[in-house]
Amino acid sequence: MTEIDVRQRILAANEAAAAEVRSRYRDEGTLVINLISSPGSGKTTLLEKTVARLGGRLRLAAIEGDIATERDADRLRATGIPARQILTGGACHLDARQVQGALAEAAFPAHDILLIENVGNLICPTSYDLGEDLKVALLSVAEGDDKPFKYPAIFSRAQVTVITKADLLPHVTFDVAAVRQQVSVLNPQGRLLVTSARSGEGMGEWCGLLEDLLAAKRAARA
Ligand SMILES: Nc1nc2c(ncn2[C@@H]2O[C@H](COP(=O)(O)OP(=O)(O)O)[C@@H](O)[C@H]2O)c(=O)[nH]1
Ligand SMILES: [Mg+2]
Repeated sequence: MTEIDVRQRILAANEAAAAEVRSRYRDEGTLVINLISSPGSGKTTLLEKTVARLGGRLRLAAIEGDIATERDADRLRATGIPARQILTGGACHLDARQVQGALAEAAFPAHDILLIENVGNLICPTSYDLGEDLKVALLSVAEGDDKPFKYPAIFSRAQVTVITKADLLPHVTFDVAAVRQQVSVLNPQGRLLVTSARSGEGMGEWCGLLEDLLAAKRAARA
């Protein structure tokens, strides 16, 4: 078997598991989000603030993907929601079977939104469907405004790009309009949000988007 055959088999197995996750959550009317970004761009912080805003009226649960440590799952549990850590043991992305395994072990109570934080990088997580409704790419203003064209696969597949740490804009060189332009070329239907977990900028829009998508999913089911 060639390397390409092996890769195709792995992706086919992943697709099958992702389809099962998607089918389960279609039936349950739960929205599933897959967050992808470089390490440190603010995924866990965005989730903490999302729980702070939506946790009172929606039931949230989280799956955290990392190479090592329970730190991110601990951070999410500290916000009061159930969270499960997946340790990939070196792999640079989550796959749908790991998500199925984590869901089986965690046995979360019924939830309205499942928040999945992928392993931090802009490359490997791109090809692995986890059964999500929405891939979200985060890009912090400290990372440089050239990243969408340098990592086109993720920015063309993510339905939503979230610029994070906008509070740091006065201190860094980062042209939001340039990022908007690149994303619009790669992904004409994609949405771009400018946020700061620290100042709260854009957080209402982000949480409103999640609520709208959840309502749309439930309306489609009905
Ligand atoms: N200034 C600023 N720092 C932030 C913001 N969001 C996250 N951070 C910081 O960025 C670092 C990495 O955040 P984290 O959420 O752990 O990133 P992750 O690795 O993508 O999950 C932490 O020190 C956060 O406090 C923000 O909106 N503004
Ligand atoms: Mg994190």
